[in-house]
Amino acid sequence: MTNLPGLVANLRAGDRRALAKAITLVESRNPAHLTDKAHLLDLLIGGHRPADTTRLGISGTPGVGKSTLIEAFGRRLISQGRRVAVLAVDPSSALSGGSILGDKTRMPELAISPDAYVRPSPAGGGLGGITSATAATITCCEAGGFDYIIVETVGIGQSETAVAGVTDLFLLLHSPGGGDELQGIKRGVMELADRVAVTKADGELLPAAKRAQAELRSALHLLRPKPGREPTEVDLVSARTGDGVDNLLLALTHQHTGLSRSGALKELRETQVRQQFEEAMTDGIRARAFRIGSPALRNKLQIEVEAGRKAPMAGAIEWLAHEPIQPTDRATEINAITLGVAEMTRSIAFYQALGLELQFRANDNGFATFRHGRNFINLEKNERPGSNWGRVVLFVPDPDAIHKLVVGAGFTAETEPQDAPWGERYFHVRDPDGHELSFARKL
Ligand SMILES: Nc1nc2c(ncn2[C@@H]2O[C@H](COP(=O)(O)OP(=O)(O)OP(=O)(O)O)[C@@H](O)[C@H]2O)c(=O)[nH]1
Ligand SMILES: [Mg+2]
Repeated sequence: MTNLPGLVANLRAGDRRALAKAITLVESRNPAHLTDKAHLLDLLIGGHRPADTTRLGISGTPGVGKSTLIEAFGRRLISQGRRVAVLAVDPSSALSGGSILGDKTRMPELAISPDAYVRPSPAGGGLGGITSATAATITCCEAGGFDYIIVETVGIGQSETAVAGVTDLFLLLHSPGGGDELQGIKRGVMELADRVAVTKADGELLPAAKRAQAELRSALHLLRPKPGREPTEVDLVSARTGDGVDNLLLALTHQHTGLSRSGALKELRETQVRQQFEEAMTDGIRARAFRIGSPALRNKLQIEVEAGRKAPMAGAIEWLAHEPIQPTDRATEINAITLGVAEMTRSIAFYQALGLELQFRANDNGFATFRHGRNFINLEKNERPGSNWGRVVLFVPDPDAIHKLVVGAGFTAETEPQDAPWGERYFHVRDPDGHELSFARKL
């Protein structure tokens, strides 16, 4: 259990280790960390709307010059008094085991500057995937006082959409090569771009860069600009010589200021958090759906699908039809514990001495009920020599659904679900060691 308020205080005070620790927590895929994660993020955004931050996404094929340009941007931004965080989102890192992006050797100054923070980000995998993981990391960086967030991602399609979903502006970098390479860019990625820049526009690559710029301009002409936005510009830039870097950064700043002034930025960020909320919920439901229900049925259907005896969609429909769709909160509470007792009168005296309120006592002294808060402790005359175990009564929304699960998994229930005279529907089942459980709901 982490001291979250302490962590947040240190993070806000600018402690980099606290920032690293917070990011590690929000990136964690361990389900045991979910509560802490949620609490931390709430503390971080609570009452502290990031005043004036810029979130810039930069994408492009491997080696196009992203990190080198980010270093050049970062140096300029820091000299303007900004504090820069660079997050590298690598969708392949789950496979390759490491991030090729955010390579600190390409950002030597940022890597050591007290006003910069460079961090490779994992591909996500928690609730909401890459998008939510990156959004959470951005929240940590902004709370830590970084006001210019650059998210670098490699251009392979899926990750750009994710990055565009958490940034204010999206800059697509293109290499000086044209033709085939241009064909390779997915139309969807072009549409995401708020600005395109051809990199390495220096030395002998300059003519090729200019040709690529012209080709990109005509390609972009065919795309309609995003509503309320200017047509996408194509710039030439060389991080090596510095040509075009200031202009590109200035143009991005103008675009950002424009979004901010018109109110479009506020709207965009609202849309983004709404989408993140929905994605995280969908992921949560999906994860839950795979935990519920009878694995036996799913395995059986899967084997039939694999063998070609059943259509995949038919298998899914059958599974959905057989699964209780909402067995969430299967056990809503332990309603009662029933203890086996040898001598009822002696035991009643004991529990009364403890101050428990006797609610019911059967005439034959076979059963008694004590109230314990909102729940009950029952005593039952022990009919089973050798064990004083009685029963645990679990309240659930649908005892019949649980009964189906029990029987479907090959266990035998002691009773069928039935309506009892005391106003509950219930059934009894014994665990492998003979502990009797009762699943019930109020009628
Ligand atoms: N000529 C020239 N070369 C550059 C320029 N910027 C980067 N490079 C070179 O291009 C190569 C890749 O640069 P990076 O900045 O690491 O590219 P990247 O897009 O971050 O690469 P990944 O993170 O691996 O996808 C390096 O060898 C750089 O020296 C530039 O402006 N001009
Ligand atoms: Mg890089």
